[in-house]
Amino acid sequence: MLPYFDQSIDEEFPHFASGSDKVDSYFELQPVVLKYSWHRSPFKHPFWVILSAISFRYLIDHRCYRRTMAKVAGVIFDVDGTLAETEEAHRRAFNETFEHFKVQWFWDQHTYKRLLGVTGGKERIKFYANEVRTPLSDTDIAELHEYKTKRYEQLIAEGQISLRPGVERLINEALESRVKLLVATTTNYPNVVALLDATLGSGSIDLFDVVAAGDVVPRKKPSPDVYFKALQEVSLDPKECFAIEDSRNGLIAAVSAGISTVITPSSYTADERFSEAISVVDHLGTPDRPCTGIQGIFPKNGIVSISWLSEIIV
Ligand code: XBP
Ligand code: MG
Repeated sequence: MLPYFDQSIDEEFPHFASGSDKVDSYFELQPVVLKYSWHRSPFKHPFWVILSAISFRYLIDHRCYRRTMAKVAGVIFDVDGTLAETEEAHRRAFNETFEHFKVQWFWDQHTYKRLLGVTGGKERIKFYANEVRTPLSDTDIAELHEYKTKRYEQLIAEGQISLRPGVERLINEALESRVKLLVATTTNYPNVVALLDATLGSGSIDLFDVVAAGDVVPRKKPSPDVYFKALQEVSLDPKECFAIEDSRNGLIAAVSAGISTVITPSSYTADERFSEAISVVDHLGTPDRPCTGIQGIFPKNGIVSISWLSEIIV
């Protein structure tokens, strides 16, 4: 047995204490281990230092594994309504497009809420065109949608939309814990880039390991296909991931792909049914602004964190 394997270790190095909440990431411990090894190694000889480091790594693996190693391997974010309240910007972009092309349509909030049941902008335009008996060709729809996407990007670039509480925190935690970050959305890829650029900074799309967006699959949510596509890209098992969604369509898509889902309802989806979700909270929570549980289980400290997701993953 190593000489420094004593009782006082928990007081002296609280990071190592079994069940300690102080440890968020296994990787955070490495500098502490080395420091400890250096102080305790009898002759400061490299052999003892290395041996100490290896021994402590073994110790940590066995004593702290459950608390430190994130069991969740991937967090998959929906975009609209989940990362940010973007649907009003989409609605404005649609209406300005109709005006530009002199289409006599206007989607008020009530109409738009109903139309959100049809996921995807092109699909939504097509559905409405048929509803008002003004069928449009696919080429016309593509032209309208292209303009709408440009307008949406401009609106987002104005910087008036911020990420919902806790989103940036959870993204940072995932990065620190080496948990993969994925996006699965029905919205267009340029819209995702625009939102992330405006909120997290230019090029922040690269923080994500995979972004499955828009027409990457032919069948949009509530089909699980976009989730399957995202998982497949990074070879993750649905059982080791969590989806963060805001809508019933998104929830059905994620759950149908076998992924446990946390719902943060958005302004347009607050009255939808989320009985299949593992947790429904008003937002992801921050230390300054803890979340409130609405349905299912929720974190006691009001923060949907990587360690909480790792605890509840089944
Ligand atoms: C929400 C949507 C999207 C947007 C419009 O997507 O239904 O269709 O309203 O986006 P999600 P596009 O919640 O999956 O992010 O016009 O680019 O399709
Ligand atoms: Mg959504």
